[in-house]
Amino acid sequence: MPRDLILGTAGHIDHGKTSLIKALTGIDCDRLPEEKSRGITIDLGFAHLELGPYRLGIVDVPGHERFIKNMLSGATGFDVVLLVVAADDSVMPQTREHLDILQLLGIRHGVVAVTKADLVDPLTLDVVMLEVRELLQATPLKEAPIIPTSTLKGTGLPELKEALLDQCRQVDEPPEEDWFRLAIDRSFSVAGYGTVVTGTVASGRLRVGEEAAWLPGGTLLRVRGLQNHEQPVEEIHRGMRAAINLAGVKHEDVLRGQELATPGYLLPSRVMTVRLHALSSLSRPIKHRAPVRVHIGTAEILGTLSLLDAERLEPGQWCLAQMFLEEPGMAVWGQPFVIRDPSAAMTLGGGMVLQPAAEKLRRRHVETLALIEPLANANPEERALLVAKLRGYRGITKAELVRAARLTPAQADRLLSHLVELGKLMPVHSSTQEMGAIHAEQLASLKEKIVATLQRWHEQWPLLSAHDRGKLVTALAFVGDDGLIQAQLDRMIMERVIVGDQRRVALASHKPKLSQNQRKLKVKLVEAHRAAGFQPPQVESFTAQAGGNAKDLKDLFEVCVAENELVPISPDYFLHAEHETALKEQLRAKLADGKGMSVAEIKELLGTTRKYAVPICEYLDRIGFTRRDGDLRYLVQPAVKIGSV
Ligand SMILES: Nc1nc2c(ncn2[C@@H]2O[C@H](COP(=O)(O)OP(=O)(O)OP(=O)(O)O)[C@@H](O)[C@H]2O)c(=O)[nH]1
Ligand SMILES: [Mg+2]
Repeated sequence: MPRDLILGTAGHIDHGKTSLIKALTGIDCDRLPEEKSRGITIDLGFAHLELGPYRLGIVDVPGHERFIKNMLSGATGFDVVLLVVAADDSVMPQTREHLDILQLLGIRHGVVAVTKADLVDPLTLDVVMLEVRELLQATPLKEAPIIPTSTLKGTGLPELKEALLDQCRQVDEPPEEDWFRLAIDRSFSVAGYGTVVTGTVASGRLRVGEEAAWLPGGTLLRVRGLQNHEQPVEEIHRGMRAAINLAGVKHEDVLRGQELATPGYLLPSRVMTVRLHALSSLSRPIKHRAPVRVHIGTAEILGTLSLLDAERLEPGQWCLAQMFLEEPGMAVWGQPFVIRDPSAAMTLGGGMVLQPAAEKLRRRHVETLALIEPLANANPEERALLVAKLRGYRGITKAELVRAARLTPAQADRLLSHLVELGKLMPVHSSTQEMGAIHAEQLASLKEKIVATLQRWHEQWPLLSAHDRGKLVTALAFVGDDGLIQAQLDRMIMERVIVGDQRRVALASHKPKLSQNQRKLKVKLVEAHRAAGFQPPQVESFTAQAGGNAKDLKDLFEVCVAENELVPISPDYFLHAEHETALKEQLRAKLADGKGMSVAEIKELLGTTRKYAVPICEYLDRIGFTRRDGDLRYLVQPAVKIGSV
């Protein structure tokens, strides 16, 4: 199987990029009439070349300083670069600027062609080659072969091909299976076909008939047909130039900068956290709040910088920053970007994305910055843990790991289960998000907060044996996810750290502290209610008996409720639990015929007075035991639950 790679050109205007590609491939990349008439390249041009086991998709860029933005949208996909310097002109401004951009985009493999060798004498050629070598010092291309060529005389081409082949061999193999991603660089309409978009496949593969998400909107579009260098193909994959015939969209609506991708992974965002590097050639530092043009993928988006740990970024230095974009942009962890000055139109710097879909961060917030900075050099496992940590109580999902830690979906699955096994991540099934995981330390801190809250409540109400579970969830609302708190409470009940059920919870270690007198009073309360049947005493009536403990009366009743001895019917009345059970049994039997009973009849049945019968009936309605219709009460048939426990 031949391997597909992208070869791109770079270099100053008129230095012979397009001529050299034509000499190598026979293809003229200048296709626009304006390019022909002016003799310069304006937009990206495309060609292809078979080189040993490699199929090179070639992207020819313009050298003119006004078209740097076009150069940037092409350079984003280069595997190998062919940097062109004319022998009669040597190193010029866009030689430097293109080289800066290549460096910022992380392009490490390339060859330099010193073109138009026929125009200079051997001594001049040597000087130019030395100047080029010096220029490459301190760049990733410092060891790139430098080869003199002449398209006029046809010299240097075999050597150039050999050197390119050697560079191709050094390009890293892409991961086996990855999600599909392509940044769109052109969109047009073809008679008989409709909308066609082109771009370089950045990862994964796409087949005819499949659907891809069109971002930033997210609409799913069906792939009608695919081409690679004008040839129809069934599938496109990483490293290929592709033309994609899309169904259901007008070509005017599709713009350079938008992307096609497997749905679910990219999350368009107006805020990205980045490691930002300022070019050392700048004459001024980059200031906090500087407006910039952000080039990412094939997109160019206006935005503002927020320097997180500095007031100004000196030339040649780096810092952590956030980019606030006017339009949502798409990125993954590690993706390179370039920033340019919106007015002077010069390249300022660039760097790598650390958080592709970020929230606004507080500047100089040491704790957060300490988690973000190591993201730049972290391995996949460290990235996954840092991302989880930064997500806090919201936890992470597989899709987030793919995007924010730049893993393949298969790697993300493997890493999730591995880290869960190690106990570094805890799986959570929350009501509000897809199944994911939360950093173990974060869960430990939630556990601590639950324990601390219950502890405080137990101290405040020492007589109460348990507290309302809903109230506890509300008290921890800052966590932002009730489902997570509920899941954690269930887990803690299983671990026996707390005791309780769906209604009430308490620390397992908590024992209500009743004094001897309180305990005696409690026995009296319960006994009085047992004796009173359906005519229970009023809460107030115990005030005198309680004496010094009167102020605890309400809490003592709560203890009786919590211990299932009394059941609250109304604020003033409690029934002994045995009577409450008997009450339901009697009514269930009587109401079974479906006829319904009035309050008067229920009063007769229970042998009580209206004073008690009314609150008892209201209580039964409230707990869903009976249903009121006019003057009558009917039994509520419990709904049959299938398959539930
Ligand atoms: N003598 C000589 N002329 C050359 C050679 N290569 C290119 N040229 C000429 O240089 C001019 C510019 O060549 P292009 O290939 O269009 O340059 P380019 O780098 O693509 O220019 P832009 O795309 O506009 O940046 C043309 O007139 C070419 O004929 C060469 O090896 N020898
Ligand atoms: Mg050209």
